[in-house]
Amino acid sequence: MTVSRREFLKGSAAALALGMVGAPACAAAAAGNEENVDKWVKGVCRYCGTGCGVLVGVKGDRAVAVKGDPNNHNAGLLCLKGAMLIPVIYAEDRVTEPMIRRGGKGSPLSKVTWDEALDFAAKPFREALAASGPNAIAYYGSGQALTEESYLANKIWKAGFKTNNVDGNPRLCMASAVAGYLTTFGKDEPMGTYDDMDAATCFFIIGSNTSEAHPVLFRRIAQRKESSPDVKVVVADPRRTNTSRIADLHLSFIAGTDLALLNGMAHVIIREELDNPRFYGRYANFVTNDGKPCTFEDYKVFLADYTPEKVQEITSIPAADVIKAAKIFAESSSTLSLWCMGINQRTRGVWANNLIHNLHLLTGQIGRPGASPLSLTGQPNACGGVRDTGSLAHLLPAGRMVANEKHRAEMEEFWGVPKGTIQPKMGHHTVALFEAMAKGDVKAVFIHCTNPAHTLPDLNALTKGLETAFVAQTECFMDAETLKYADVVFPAAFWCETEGVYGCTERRYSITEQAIKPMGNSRPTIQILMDFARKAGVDPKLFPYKTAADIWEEWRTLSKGSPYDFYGMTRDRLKKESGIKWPCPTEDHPGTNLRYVRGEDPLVPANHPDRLFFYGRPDGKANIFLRPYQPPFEPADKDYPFVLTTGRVIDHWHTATMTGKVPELQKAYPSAFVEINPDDAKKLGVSNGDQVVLETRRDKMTFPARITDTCMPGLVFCPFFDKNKLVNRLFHHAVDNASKEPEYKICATKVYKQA
Ligand SMILES: Nc1nc2c(c(=O)[nH]1)N[C@H]1C(S)=C(S)[C@@H](COP(=O)(O)OP(=O)(O)OC[C@H]3O[C@@H](n4cnc5c(=O)[nH]c(N)nc54)[C@H](O)[C@@H]3O)O[C@H]1N2
Ligand SMILES: Nc1nc2c(c(=O)[nH]1)N[C@H]1C(S)=C(S)[C@@H](COP(=O)(O)OP(=O)(O)OC[C@H]3O[C@@H](n4cnc5c(=O)[nH]c(N)nc54)[C@H](O)[C@@H]3O)O[C@H]1N2
Ligand code: SF4
Ligand SMILES: [Mo]
Repeated sequence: MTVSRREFLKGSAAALALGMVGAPACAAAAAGNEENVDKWVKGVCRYCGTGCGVLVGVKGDRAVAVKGDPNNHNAGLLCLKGAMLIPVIYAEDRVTEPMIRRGGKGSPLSKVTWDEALDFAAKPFREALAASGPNAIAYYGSGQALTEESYLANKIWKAGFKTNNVDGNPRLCMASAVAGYLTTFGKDEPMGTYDDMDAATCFFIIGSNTSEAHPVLFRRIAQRKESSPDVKVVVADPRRTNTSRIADLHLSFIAGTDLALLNGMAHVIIREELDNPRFYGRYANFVTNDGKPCTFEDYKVFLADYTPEKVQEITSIPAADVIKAAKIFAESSSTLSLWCMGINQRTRGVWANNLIHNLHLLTGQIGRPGASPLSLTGQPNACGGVRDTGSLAHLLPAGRMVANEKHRAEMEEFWGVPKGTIQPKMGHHTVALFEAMAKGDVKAVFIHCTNPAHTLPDLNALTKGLETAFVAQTECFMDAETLKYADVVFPAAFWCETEGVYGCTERRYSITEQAIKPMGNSRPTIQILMDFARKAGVDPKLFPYKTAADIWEEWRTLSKGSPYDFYGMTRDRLKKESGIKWPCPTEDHPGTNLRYVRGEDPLVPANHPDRLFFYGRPDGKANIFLRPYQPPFEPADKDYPFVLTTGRVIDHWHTATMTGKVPELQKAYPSAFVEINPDDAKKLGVSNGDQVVLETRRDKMTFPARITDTCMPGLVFCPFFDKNKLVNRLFHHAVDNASKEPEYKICATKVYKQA
């Protein structure tokens, strides 16, 4: 019923286009048996933050095919993961019944009725609340949950249980980008969109392996480059990834040193008079690292330390290449920066984000088609579902902050709860939450749509939290590692078994309609959340909803007049159209491409004196920050002489609970490995396939070697999808000071051949 990998590649024109860069393909072809379809139902791909529109073919009561939605931004294209979604729905190990662990952790899970499971879950939450107050419980959510689910959970926990212990996997992912946008522009979310990819004349791709992590977007970039030979691509990544193969200039460097590169580029831009004083004079302020106003002259003095030669010393990038990169960035008519986890998952991730924004503000490469700092989002609904609804420990909906008294009062009024209900203190961010669970401070946690026992950093330390606290978990697949720690498991309706909205990288909201019934005894998560909350003692007046559409209506109303205004996106409209980009304040508004731009963004007054208005900040100007280079938390040293970095492969989604069920995907990457540079392999006496030990200060593990020049000497790479090789046991859990995002991209390791 699905096409094979080979057929898929053969049938795809895009494969030919990308053949030249060796990137696996995108196809317009439907995966599945198209003739047998009764109706096509609109949706969004379950996987990455590209947010491709799909159409799900239904025959009788079964989903039988998937194809790209020709009317969404992906113009009918999907990558192999998206095209292979059907077999995931019908995987044999779907969780279909509620289960509890009667004998406590370590005892077997047994199937029970919904009522028993809900009672079993509610009791420890009630007890924790009674004994220790609201901060003894928590919600740990996901950028893959539907918007309606995250909005509801956030409301139940913050206004119902009265705790801000609401966090989730976007903390591991987008938190540094959020804090970067907030500090530079005053509000979260990018100003650009995918349309910029068709207009850009320079792509500055830093810390993003776009070809594997956002394949359909990569195709758009590759196509742009192919059709316009003048288009330049600069890739800054310590690894020579598939993405870097289309680069005119690939900057490889010692992992964790690119803050020096970014400051070095600014140095060159000013030295060569490639800056745009008219632009930053009008639209930017200069700000010291500790937040004080300063001048352009101060900035120049600060940058004096970052000569190309000095940058070469720190990063290992040849000085001439630093100059080249700066010139391409500044001299192109429109430069689009794209970045992802290579920048965010860093102890200085927020600073790195600020430094990218600096380059755009310094050169005026912003607020025009093709010129924008566009942070790529990882998960399909980290933007719409978590960042926009404020479902993190420090946030409230639509750009509001927990620490802001006025914002709390606004939310209390809107939610109809007494003043003072929302705590002024932020909740635990992710790492702190799992530490608090281990200490017994947080006694019960509700985990939704994420697999922390596999994906948290420093697993040996942080899974103690899951061993100690009571864990209620929603899941769809039995092989999720976290189920080992769950005290109660709620079977959740999976993708296209229920309806809801996803918001992707480009401020675009698209709906997935229900195509089929939930499998077995599974239920839509909004129902699970409401039933659970009622039993745990939350006043049901807080959630008078019958359907996901009711929740959407409330959230849409709440956005009205806010900097996230999407009041114009009615449910009906979302069902008729294939994705709309906010701001979209009225039902007849087409959505916004260029945020902050007069005449484009409906939130900029038509008579505003300036073309650009960064309305997130009081004076309407963005910040250029003087952020110094700082090394990573644990660089390589004498005892642990290699850097270990981790990341993704094109065919697996995170912990492979879904992609691992698709033979075509699983066969491409059956298990984890370690990539080692040929020179290092020679010195270590390692051949391809040899078992190699990685030993860090936390733990040691063995992986088969893949000898490849993808990694520069001194660097090794492991993917993290394999539950039989939990590479996160090797990692520390140092986090960024401001965003609290862990540094998954860098730790020091020994590498040696297994005796
Ligand atoms: N196939 C697939 N696609 C996915 C996902 C998936 O699991 N599988 N997950 C989605 C999610 S949630 C996310 S967050 C995104 C992640 O998307 P990406 O961030 O593009 O993917 P990663 O492989 O995590 O890391 C990107 C690159 O960062 C580089 N890097 C390492 N250290 C540094 C450094 O110090 N500086 C710089 N500049 N770069 C560095 C690595 O070499 C790597 O190539 O992918 C999304 N898309
Ligand atoms: N070493 C290393 N670790 C990392 C990263 C890295 O780069 N390196 N990246 C980090 C990043 S950016 C991210 S985003 C995280 C991702 O980490 P996780 O979110 O923990 O990983 P997933 O595999 O996406 O987990 C989703 C879980 O939800 C289940 N699921 C799927 N659909 C549904 C549904 O509809 N309902 C419910 N209830 N459950 C469902 C899946 O079976 C799976 O168990 O990993 C982080 N961890
Ligand atoms: S690029 Fe991302 S959203 Fe698009 S089909 Fe592939 S996994 Fe799905
Ligand atoms: Mo992510």
